[in-house]
Amino acid sequence: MGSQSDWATMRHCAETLDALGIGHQARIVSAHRTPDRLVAFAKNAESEGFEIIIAGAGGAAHLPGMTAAMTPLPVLGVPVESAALSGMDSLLSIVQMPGGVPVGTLAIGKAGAVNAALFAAAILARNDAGIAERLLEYRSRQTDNVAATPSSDG
Ligand code: RP5
Repeated sequence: MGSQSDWATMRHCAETLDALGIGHQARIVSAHRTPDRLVAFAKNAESEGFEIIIAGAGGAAHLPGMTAAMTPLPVLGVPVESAALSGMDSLLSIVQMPGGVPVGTLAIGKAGAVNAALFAAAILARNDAGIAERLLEYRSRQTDNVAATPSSDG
């Protein structure tokens, strides 16, 4: 993520990965404030054993796109909700990549953070039976938790 302030959103991604038993690291890498850290991370991520990068950032959110420019790994982008423009700036910054350098862009905020983890799990599940099973269980629990009728408790 681009800043400590993104953690309130991105922790939902980390928690979902934890729930699925998927190993991960959370790092702060700012495209603007720590550009050298970004280059070092993105260029070495594959050789360090990372398989997928989930990049959450807000505002002029260059982190996912710049990361994708420097690694062959799949990069998923989470637009963090910004104070000024409610995350529309983040979304458009991340989703409008030029042809040739893709970033798989999720929804703004918590939903995007959770879905980035689930999307990564779905990719990894193709070659990992344990993750595939846990992802199916997650989806099954989610289905079971939807009541057939509304409760007056809200
Ligand atoms: C972006 O700027 C970060 O991803 C964050 O969403 C936003 C604001 O950062 P802070 O000023 O809160 O550190 O680079």
